[in-house]
Amino acid sequence: MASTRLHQLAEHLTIKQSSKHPLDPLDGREISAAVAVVRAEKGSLYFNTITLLEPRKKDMLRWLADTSSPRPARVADVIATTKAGQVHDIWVDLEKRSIIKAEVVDGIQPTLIVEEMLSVEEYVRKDPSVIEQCGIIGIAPENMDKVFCDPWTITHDPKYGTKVRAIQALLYYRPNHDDSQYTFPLDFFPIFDVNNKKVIDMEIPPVRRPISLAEPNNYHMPDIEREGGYRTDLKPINITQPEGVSFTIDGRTIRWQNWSIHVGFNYREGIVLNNITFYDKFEGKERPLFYRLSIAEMVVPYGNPDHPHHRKHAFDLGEYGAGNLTNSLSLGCDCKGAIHYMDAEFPTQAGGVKTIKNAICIHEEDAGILFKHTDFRDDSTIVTRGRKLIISQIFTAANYEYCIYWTFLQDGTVQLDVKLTGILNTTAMNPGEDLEGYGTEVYTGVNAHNHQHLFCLRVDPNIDGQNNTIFQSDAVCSPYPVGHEKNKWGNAFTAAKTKFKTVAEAQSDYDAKTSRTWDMANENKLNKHSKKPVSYKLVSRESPALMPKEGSLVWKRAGFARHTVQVTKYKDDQLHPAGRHVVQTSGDPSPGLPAWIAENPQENIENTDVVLWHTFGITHFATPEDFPIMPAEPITLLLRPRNFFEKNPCMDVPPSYNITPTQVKEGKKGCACAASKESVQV
Ligand code: ABN
Ligand code: CU
Repeated sequence: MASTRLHQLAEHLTIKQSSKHPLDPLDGREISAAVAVVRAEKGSLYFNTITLLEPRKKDMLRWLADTSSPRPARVADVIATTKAGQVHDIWVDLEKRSIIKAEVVDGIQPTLIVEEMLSVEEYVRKDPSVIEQCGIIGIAPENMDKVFCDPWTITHDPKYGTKVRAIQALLYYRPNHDDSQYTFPLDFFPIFDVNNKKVIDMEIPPVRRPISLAEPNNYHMPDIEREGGYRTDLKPINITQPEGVSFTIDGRTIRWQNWSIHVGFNYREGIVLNNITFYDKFEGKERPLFYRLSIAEMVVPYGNPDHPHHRKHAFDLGEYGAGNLTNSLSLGCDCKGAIHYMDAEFPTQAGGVKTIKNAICIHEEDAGILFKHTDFRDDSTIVTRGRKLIISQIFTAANYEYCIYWTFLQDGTVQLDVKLTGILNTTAMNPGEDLEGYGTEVYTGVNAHNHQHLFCLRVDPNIDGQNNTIFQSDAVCSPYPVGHEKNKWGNAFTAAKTKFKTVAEAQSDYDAKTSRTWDMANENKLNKHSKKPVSYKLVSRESPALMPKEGSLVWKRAGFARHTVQVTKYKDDQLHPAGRHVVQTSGDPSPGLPAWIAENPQENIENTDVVLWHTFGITHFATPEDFPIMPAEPITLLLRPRNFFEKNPCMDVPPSYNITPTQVKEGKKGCACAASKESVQV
């Protein structure tokens, strides 16, 4: 869980016409002001989330076109609950200090928050039926303080629907306080009503699995020292930036190497990047690229069909929140170099403010070779090293860690890297038990079920303007047979571009055989040389198909993951592809993206304001190397300029070494270009 500093702020604060960027996250003062307004009108409520209601796009575009015009209003989007769990959806205008919308919403459950999560373990340990079940599998009542609980939402169970705020308590045991509990999973699942703080059901498997008697399998220092200690052959790598960083930050807008990026953050998506532009020196202007980029949702479906594992799938954003779960990052460990941090502020359930220090890390790294060429005739050479700007966060979703790196390159590429680390979700098994292919024994008595990590990237493109069109691009062989006059030798191939004209046509899947990519293009502007529309290409090769079958619970609830790419026409408030309130949804009908598509499948998406939704991730069959803690597994995707610039846009990055044919001929030395000021030996 993220370490947080709690502090209560004065309630009666006046927020003046804000000088903030309209997309800056709410700060502590604004959160406190929203709490005060809600309390004054609605009495005592618990606060679930308070976040920025992002300005309507038309208001935002109006302001961006003339930043001296009045700023869009700062509005807090508040979700609050009564003690009995009734949900209030409220918008507070922070300047007018008034409620502008208030609804009581039935039939939903809001995000599970940290205070609720922490309460589950406390109550479950004391519950007589849990103590009884622990006794049956070999845990004595006096050892209940060694029982730990990961509180998962029930996901969906028709037995509870959305009426009971039901948690499935995944239980584990720590023989000693410093042991990893994931080595000792318990075989039964208490169901906990988090509003009424009581165990309401007990799910007991037909075959019992007593607590494992295996040796602990740990990852902290004392255990590694017992196993022979740490390796001693590592020499220091120091990163120094003696003249500081090469980026500037104004408020939350970063400028670096022709890029301009506004960094937002919310409880749910974590990092949100807005108003991304690139200064193109050939055109002599800032060119818009993306209005908004975020990871908008994810689902982790597990593949064991036995009750209650059939239910196990986590929406770590929609159910818990990548912002809420974010880590406080530390220098030299999470990020290395000269770091600029941004904090995040969230409400507490009681209406206070908690600050997550260093929630976002911004830094530069060497990026290896940006480009190089050596002429084989004379060894005349140019080699230019690149660097990258990384905007990152790490969140902990109970057992797993997700490290998110939004990376900007000098050639105009946006690279998103997600690293998966942390600990496998483990379940109990008996010695020699046949796992039937649904899991792997990753350590004695530890079964790790097959699962997927499927993320939904939301791209709101702004490729030289809002009117964009999405094309699917496939490498295809010539239609002419070998020997045909147009394909005499049979080697011909081209890039087939399929234009998506309607929302229905745009539901498309990855195909490695055709090197499939997708172009976000502005057909109103052609590249000077290629005469093709200026575009950015989505290159994403880790795009597995959703394994749960059509009609299954996950297929219904996580409908966004049915396809690799889907496109909708932009609409304010269509931000969450599994729905605004994900907790305990049945998927009947499927909320979010499938519903928006079904509303108007024939809606035009050609040359208009569109949003591209992209499912990417991995299918994970765990092995012992993933245990007791997983070495980080990286996933990468790229948004690359294609036909966008008139030439390589980073030819002006100072080369690390440059020697011309004339210099070679005249026996002169090349240049380790002084402008780069980096130590290069030639
Ligand atoms: N991965 C499910 C989860 C996330 C956060 C807290 C509990 C459970
Ligand atoms: Cu995994």
